[in-house]
Amino acid sequence: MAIKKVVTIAGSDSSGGAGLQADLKTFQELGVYGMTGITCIVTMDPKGWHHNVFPIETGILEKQLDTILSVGIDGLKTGMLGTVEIIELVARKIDEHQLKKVVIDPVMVCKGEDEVLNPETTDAMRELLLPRAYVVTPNLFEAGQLAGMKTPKTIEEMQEAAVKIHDQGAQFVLIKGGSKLQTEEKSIDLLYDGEEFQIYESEKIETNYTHGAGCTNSAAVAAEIAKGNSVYDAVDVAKRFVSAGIQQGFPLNEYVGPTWHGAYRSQKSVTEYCVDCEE
Ligand code: PXL
Repeated sequence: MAIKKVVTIAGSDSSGGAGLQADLKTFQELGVYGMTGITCIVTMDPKGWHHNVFPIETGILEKQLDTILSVGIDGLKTGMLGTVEIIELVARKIDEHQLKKVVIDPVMVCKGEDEVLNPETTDAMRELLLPRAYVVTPNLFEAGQLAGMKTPKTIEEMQEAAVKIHDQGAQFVLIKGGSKLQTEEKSIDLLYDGEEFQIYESEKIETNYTHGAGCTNSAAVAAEIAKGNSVYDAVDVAKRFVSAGIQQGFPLNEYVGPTWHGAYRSQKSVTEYCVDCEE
């Protein structure tokens, strides 16, 4: 059987833990071949780690997408898109190539940064991406924005948001609550298929080293769907993949700690890969 080819249309996180870097690492770990359309380049100031986002010219992104789509693909996920023009281009390409199993990660903020990157992109996502989404994977903040309500704080509010997002055209809505729900003792993600809600839970892990967890989750969902698995099974694998990655998260510097993408497959700790690193 030929290896499945999966595309991420996303931003480049120069620090390596999120964005298309997280996606590619996740694809590799889950045994699919990854390709990329780079939408923007994100850099971090060495002092304070403030993020800067540099969108790529739409014409250059289109050339990348033509390269990838001429090869033929088995799966697609989108991450940080950055501008309304890029969202319009992605929607057009999805239609032109009749892409079906599209996973939309509606990235609006980077962890640690509170402001929405570009508020008008939220409307474009609602109008152009939700109707084309097989699965949409917002975190709590993004779910609130897409649903037009306050950020959900309880499972009931997550359910309310999921219905509102589903009503806008997404076939499956996966809200990544993670450890953020104060009311819950577990880390909770919620899947809604238009009929039923399904809860995916794991242990809450006390750590700040979760950079890229959201990107990783949606990349794992896209990889598993591309392999032919159901959304329900894909979300289950994604939850376990991310939990293992967070368990093995590590400090990159004083500001940021990414998840360890190798954790799920190898179940080795990051220090076991080191020749001379300290515990
Ligand atoms: O985690 C959100 C995210 C997505 N995509 C890119 C990022 C980040 C956060 O840093 O840099 C490219």
